Amino acid sequence: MPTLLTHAPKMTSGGLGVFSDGKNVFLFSRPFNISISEDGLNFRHYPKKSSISDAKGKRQSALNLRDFRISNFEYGHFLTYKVRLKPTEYLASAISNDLITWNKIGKISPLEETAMMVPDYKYKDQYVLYFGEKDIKIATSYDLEFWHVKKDPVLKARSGYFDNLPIKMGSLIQSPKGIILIYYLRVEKREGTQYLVGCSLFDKNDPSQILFRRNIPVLDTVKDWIGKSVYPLGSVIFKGKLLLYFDIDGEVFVVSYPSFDKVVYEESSGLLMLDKHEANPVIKPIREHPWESQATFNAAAVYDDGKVHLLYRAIGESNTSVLGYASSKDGINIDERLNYPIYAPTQDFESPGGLPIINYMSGGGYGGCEDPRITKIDDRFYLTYVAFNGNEHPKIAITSIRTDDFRCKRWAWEKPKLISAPNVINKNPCLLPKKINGKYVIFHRVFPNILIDFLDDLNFEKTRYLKGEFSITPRRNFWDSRKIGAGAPPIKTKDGWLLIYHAVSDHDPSKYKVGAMLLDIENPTIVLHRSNNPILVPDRHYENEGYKAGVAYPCGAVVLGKKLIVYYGGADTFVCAASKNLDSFLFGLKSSNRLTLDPEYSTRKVTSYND
Ligand code: BMA
Repeated sequence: MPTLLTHAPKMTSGGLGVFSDGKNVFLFSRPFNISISEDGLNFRHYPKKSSISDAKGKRQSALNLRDFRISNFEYGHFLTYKVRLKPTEYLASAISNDLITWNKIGKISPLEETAMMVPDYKYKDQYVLYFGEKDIKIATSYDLEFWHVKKDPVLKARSGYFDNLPIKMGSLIQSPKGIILIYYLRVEKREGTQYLVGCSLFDKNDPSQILFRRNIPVLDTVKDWIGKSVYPLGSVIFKGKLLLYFDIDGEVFVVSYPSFDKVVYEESSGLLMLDKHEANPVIKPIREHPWESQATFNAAAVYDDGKVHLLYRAIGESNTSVLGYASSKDGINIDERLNYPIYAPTQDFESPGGLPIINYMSGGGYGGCEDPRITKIDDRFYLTYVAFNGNEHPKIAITSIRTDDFRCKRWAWEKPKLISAPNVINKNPCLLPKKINGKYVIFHRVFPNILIDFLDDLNFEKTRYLKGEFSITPRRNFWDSRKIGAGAPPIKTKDGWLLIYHAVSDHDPSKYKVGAMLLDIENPTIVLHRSNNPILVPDRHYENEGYKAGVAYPCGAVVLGKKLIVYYGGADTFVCAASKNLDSFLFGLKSSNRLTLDPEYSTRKVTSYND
């Protein structure tokens, strides 16, 4: 895990800052050189040297300066910069009409930390400046001289995310949807200092209000920069791209992101956040039923014959997991719920001895048939689940039932078979509803990956076990960094197989969150799109008050009309539902991984400002 350096960084940088007027990018470097570029990558020297002078004409030495941030305002350009006069630092400001000759306004007392004024913007007749190096606050001014600091930070380190570190002010970008704030996190690893870059969006109608904060970094550790002296020089939006400039061992590098503001809007519009149903929890334990008196959760779901069928995991007095049944025409309101279990352990591998095995207990209970997933293929419903006898590793089992038996509630299940290897914990099994190139496709999970196997049949004769032929892995620094597992059997959509999955992150290991992927229709081992942020997090009472707090665990999803409905267990105690319009959800999902490094510019060295 990255740790923070508490002492101030050395001023090795030759770079002072960057600015763009939309036509060109200007790079400022010591001692007051300006370089200019028409593409943000190739810079040429500007013949004139820049300078900052005070009212008496005294020039400021460039050697002690850094962290230039320049904003346009109605009378020209406004510069904030830091002056380091050992042992103290202060923040100063200057204005200019031509970016060359700067007239110092003076110290921005009592501020000491990096700051930037919101370009071309006033709030209630005042200029607004964001500043900070631990957290970000705002200050306002009528005249650019006297600044009034608002006490409460508008952006702080966040526990459970990559930015659980002091935050340094980066740059501000005016955009139609709000004020985009780019910030830096300084992380010290054994190999050297690195900067992560984060992004948030503030409300133009009230700049202290945050509208959106990205849950993953815009820029993560850059491998090539490890061990080098790294210092961020600021960023600009230029010709639709976000350009982040860094001084690396005295040379300037740029990282570029195409359509940056578009991606931020799409991410911030909440297209991907599922709406939790008001009726939640849709299924609760029934005290009077001994077999489901403690917990009813992690429901498999399938739409068939005009209704959604839910097969939920139930735990009662015997502490053994069995499956209950309920159905709903609208997918939310339960029309029918049986008062007996429709599936229970019959084999040794799933029949617990009756004692708690603390090591493996998951979701409560001593074992049994856990976390079902159901898939209809041709004329059968296949039920895949975690079979756990409390003695051995939890493994995967499969059974099936004929469609007409299922519809008539004649619970004539096939004898279940174990399908995962004996000495490995395997979970989260689900089948794709269609064969691919004549093969069945099954998803399962051996920590920490989702595994995918292609199978000729589903007979599993002669102790044939899943191999784990393909895998989808967690993503470092993302919300799904520690482990992932398939939730609901994938749903076929116009854009690919929609896989709802659960994940746990290294930053927030006590929570199970929900995300989505789109897999290639022809080859579901290929991930086309994946949600950058969770689509559902456990923040309601029914996800936090129960057997285990902080759990949202999906096992089923259906499309009903235009709506995607996801069923998930809340707090290992309840069945909950959340939904979203499928088309806008798919649109959001397809946009969510567009924020990638542009290969053309990524971590490219720009022509040196010393040339
Ligand atoms: C997992 C599963 C689930 C449970 C979840 C959260 O490991 O096995 O049964 O809902 O943990 O506790």
